[in-house]
Amino acid sequence: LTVLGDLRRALEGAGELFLNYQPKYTLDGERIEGLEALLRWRHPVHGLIPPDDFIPAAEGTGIILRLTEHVLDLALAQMRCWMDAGHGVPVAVNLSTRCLLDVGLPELVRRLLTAHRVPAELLRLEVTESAVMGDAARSMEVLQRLHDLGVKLSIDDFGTGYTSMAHLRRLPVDELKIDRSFVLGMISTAHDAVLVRTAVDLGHNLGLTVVAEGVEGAEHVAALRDLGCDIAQGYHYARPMGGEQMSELLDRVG
Ligand code: G
Ligand code: G
Ligand code: MN
Ligand code: NA
Repeated sequence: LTVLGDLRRALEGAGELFLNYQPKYTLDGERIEGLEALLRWRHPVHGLIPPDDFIPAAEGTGIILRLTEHVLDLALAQMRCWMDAGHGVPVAVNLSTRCLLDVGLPELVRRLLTAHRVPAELLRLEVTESAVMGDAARSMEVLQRLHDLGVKLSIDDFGTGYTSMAHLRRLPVDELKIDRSFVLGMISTAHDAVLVRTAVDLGHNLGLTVVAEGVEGAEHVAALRDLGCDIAQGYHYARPMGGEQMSELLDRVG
C-alpha cells in the first residue's frame, strides 16, 4: 500500500525512476543488435527497489499505465539522444500484461514516438506469453495495432507460459526470447537443452528472430551458435547498465 503511494510520488518527481540498459548481441559476429530497457527505482529511504517488488502491485491498479507511459517516455528520450549521437540502436521496453488490455496503448505509443521523433522501427515491446492468453481478442487487437505502427514485438520468457502453437502462429510478433531458466540449464540438463533447441526451431519455422536470455558462459554461446540461435543477451556479454555507461559502450563499438 505504501509502495503505491510512494510510486505515485515518484511518478510526479524526477530521477527516482530510471532505466538501465542491457545489450543484445548477434551470435554470428557479436555486434550489438539492440538493447533492453529495465526499470529501476531508487527510493529515497529504501534504496534500490527491484521491479519485481513494485510492478506486480502497480499492475493491480491503474498506476501501471502511468508507469508504462513514464518508461516509454524515458526510453524514447534516451533513444533520441543516442540517435543524435549517431547511434540508431533499437530499444525494447517490457510491457505488463495489463497494458495489452488498454485499447489506448497504441495511440499513446504513436504520440510518444512522434513527440520524441523516433522511428517506430527502433522501438520494440516485450510481452510475456501470459499477457496474450488472458483476454485473447482484446490483447490481439492491441498487439495488431502496435504492429501496424511499425513497432516490433517480442514474446518474452518463452517456454514458461502456455502459448499454443496455433496461438503463437497468429500473433503479430517478430521475435521470441527463450526464458533464461532454460538457457542457464542447457549445458548441464538434457531436458533444458532439448527445450532450447525446440524453441529455436519453432521460432525459425514461424519466421521469428530467436533470442536467448540469461547467457552467462562461453559454453552457452557455443551451444547456442550450434543450434543456430540468432541473438544472445546475458551477463556473459554485459550486465544491465545506466544510460551514460551505455552511451560510452555505444561510442566505443561505433
Ligand atoms: O531487470 P530485472 O531482473 O530486475 O527485472 C525483473 C523483472 O522486471 C523482469 O521480468 C523484467 O521483464 C521486469 N521489468 C523490468 N523493467 C520493466 C518495465 O519497465 N516494465 C515492466 N512491466 N516490467 C519490467
Ligand atoms: O523477464 P525479463 O526477461 O525481462 O528479465 C530481465 C532480467 O533478467 C533483468 O532484470 C536482468 O537483470 C536479468 N538478467 C539479464 N541477464 C541475465 C543473466 O545472464 N543471468 C541472470 N540470472 N539474469 C539476467
Ligand atoms: Mn524482457
Ligand atoms: Na525474460
